[in-house]
Amino acid sequence: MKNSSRRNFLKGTGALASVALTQKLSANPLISGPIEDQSAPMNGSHFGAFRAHIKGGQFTGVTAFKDDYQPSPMINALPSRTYSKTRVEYPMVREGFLKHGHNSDTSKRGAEKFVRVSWDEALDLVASEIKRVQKTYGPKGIFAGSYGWKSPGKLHNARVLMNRMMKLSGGYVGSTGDYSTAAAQVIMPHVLGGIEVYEQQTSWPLVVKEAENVVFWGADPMRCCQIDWTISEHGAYPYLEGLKKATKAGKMKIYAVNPLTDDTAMYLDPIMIRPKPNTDTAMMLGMMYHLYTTKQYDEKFIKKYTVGFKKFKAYLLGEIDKTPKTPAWASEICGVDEKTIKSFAETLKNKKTMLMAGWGVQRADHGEQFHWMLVTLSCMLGQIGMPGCGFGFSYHYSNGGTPSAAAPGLSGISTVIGGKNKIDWMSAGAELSIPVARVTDLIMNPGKTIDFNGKKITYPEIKMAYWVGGNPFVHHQDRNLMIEAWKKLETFIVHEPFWTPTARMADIVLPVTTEIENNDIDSMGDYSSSHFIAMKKGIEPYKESKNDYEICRQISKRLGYEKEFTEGKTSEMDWIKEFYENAKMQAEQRNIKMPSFEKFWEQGYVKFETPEKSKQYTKFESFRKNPMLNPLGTPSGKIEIYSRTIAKFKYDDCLPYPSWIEPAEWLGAKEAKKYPLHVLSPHPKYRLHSQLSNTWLRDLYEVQGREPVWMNPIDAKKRGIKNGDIVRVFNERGATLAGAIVTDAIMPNVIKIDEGAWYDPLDPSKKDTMCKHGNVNLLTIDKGTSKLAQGNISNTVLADVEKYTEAAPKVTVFEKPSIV
Ligand code: PGD
Repeated sequence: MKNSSRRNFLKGTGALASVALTQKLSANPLISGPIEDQSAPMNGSHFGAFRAHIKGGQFTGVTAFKDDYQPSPMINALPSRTYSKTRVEYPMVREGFLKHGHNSDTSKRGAEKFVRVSWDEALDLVASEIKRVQKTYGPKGIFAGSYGWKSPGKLHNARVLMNRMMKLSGGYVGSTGDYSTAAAQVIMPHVLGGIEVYEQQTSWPLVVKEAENVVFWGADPMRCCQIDWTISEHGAYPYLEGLKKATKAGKMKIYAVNPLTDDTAMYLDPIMIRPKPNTDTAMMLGMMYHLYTTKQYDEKFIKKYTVGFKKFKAYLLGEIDKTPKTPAWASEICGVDEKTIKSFAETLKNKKTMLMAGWGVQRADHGEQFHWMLVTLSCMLGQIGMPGCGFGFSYHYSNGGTPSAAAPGLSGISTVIGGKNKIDWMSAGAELSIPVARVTDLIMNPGKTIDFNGKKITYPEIKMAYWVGGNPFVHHQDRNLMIEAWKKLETFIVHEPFWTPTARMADIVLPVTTEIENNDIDSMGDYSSSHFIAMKKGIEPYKESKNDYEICRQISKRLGYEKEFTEGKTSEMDWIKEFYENAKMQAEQRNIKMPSFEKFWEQGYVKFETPEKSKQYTKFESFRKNPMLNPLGTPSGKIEIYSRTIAKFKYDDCLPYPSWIEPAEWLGAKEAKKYPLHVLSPHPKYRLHSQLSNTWLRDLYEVQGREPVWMNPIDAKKRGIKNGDIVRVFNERGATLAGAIVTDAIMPNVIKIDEGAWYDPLDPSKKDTMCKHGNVNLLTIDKGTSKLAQGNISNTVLADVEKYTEAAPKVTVFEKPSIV
């Protein structure tokens, strides 16, 4: 096996990019946190909990919370974000929309100037648009399935608040699933009986103690565990250090299967295996063929705990399609040599192995197959349910595997209003939901019917979209197609703290506060639930910003539903106290001690103890002990390697057993002759998707003010590209400028641009205009993974790169847009 070490990585990077790279490497998240100042107000963010430094009513700095295991350097950028030039200061309306309302020229979105209006004018306008669309088209005319990472906080939960308000107004078209795990979360219930991707993992202490092999299969916890959906405690980092120590002591081997050397690989220096992107399922088939034909697989495990292996075996051996999935066959597809495929399979079988899989691999065409194949491989290894072994699909997310504390659940604002889930006046038609990443398709193609997990969905005609807490003009695939679809909308309303690419495309923009401008509460550690954090308001709302709760309350008032919206509560503190008291009641029943609300609020947090049994938690342990007494939630109660349910759907792009299906674009396709580079878009190191882009953190990674694109030296040389050059990355769908980083940390024929760079159109009045800044979704495909899950396929892209020889246009997306 080839060992691509960190030394090789450094050697491959040229002199010009070395400044950016040195900064990248030296700003390792494993720095120790500053000492906590107990007198400062507590608050929290996706990046961690902190005490806010407030001087003269201004937010000037942060001190990481003392219980944070490994504070992320990103929290230091929070004050800079609060006072960013990109803050939306006042309610704003697009000029044409203000003059012509829903009859405006919608092709001017993103190009036309904005006009400042008063809050009353803006809220009246929003309320009258909701009424108009509800009356004219009904709830099926409004898309409010707004998706995004918003900010933490159980009350100021942007999407839930907006949905609560829209539900009261008569309903809307919603969305289901997410951009992170759409494929896996739909297929896993058929295979394992649960979604897996958001479930607690076998505990990290057991992995560090027991495993002899740990495989990071497209998973980068070092980078991704900097954030949690709630407030991060960074509990995984001490265990990553534990892995490092175990390898140094010769007790463990680390492998990374990945086309690039990611942050985890840079830290742990694993044995690298680099398949071509989107070919992991073929590689696993080759491994399983070898294990089966040499009788090295765990036949007993397969018999006792799984169903359908016989049918899968017929496919594996080529009895169904006349193609035996031999290591030679797999090697031809994935590019990993036959010997490595065989020896890797044997190594995993012969030692105690934990397979940690990420989610990026399933953000690809037929992405469902990756997780299904990995479960099947793990079944052949036979170690599922053993301490520290098996597989885990959430070690790289929100510090999964960090043992769970004995904490009560913390409720929050919801769309269940006054205890009622259905509201009398909500029409039946309001129940429609689409798979979230089909939003462009929905708006573009009213009347079209799609398949989704055994159901059929017919798209209604959408006239209005309402977005809060998300940035679709950064996160969604095929930007140019999306812009065309958006022209069909009569109205687009956005609540945003910042002039993001999405806010710039809106007709009405309502300015929103950030965490430090509100009071709220949330738990710390999605999986560990180690603390509740008092998120205390430190400063007054910036300029005229209001929080989403207040905005939605005022709109509900105009629609005649204020009392239902507020449930009679008069302040945000009423809600926060109620959430806390509900948790305290639960805690008392479980003998968990919690202070009074007043004490908690004053102290800023409450900490929960972690019981020993959490530290010893092994996923699937009880199933392994007795599968009859502890069956899985699948129809058979066992792991389904063949799914009768999926067989009944009769999908041509998702067979009833895990299989290799050629993706729409990949290096083995004929399109690769025209566009010879496969584009990957991992998650970024110094922002959360697009969040914190508008801070000084950009200085740590940008190349000539552009998002970096990593290229192998062979590919760069062929194109006459050097480190630090501005390049144009392009394909049939679009183009973006980016800054070249030439490095052998990425395999030849593959490039990567982290997702989340703000879209900055060169000339927003022109169709298919180039992005000046580096938004990778100019290149990606708007297609569902398959009829089963319809997830996004952002890692299935071919493109090419050329040196940009014209004068580089100025990046302007971090300035304010034109305002009348
Ligand atoms: P964020 O940048 O987090 O990205 O897409 P997502 O839209 O979640 O956007 C959140 C927005 O909410 C920000 O603009 C922020 O300012 C705003 N916001 C924050 N707090 C509040 C609040 O309190 N109220 C309101 N109204 N707004 C607020 C992320 C999505 O991108 C995800 S989850 C994934 S997994 C996908 N990943 C990829 C990928 O791997 N590759 C590509 N090419 N594309 C992807 N897109 C997806």
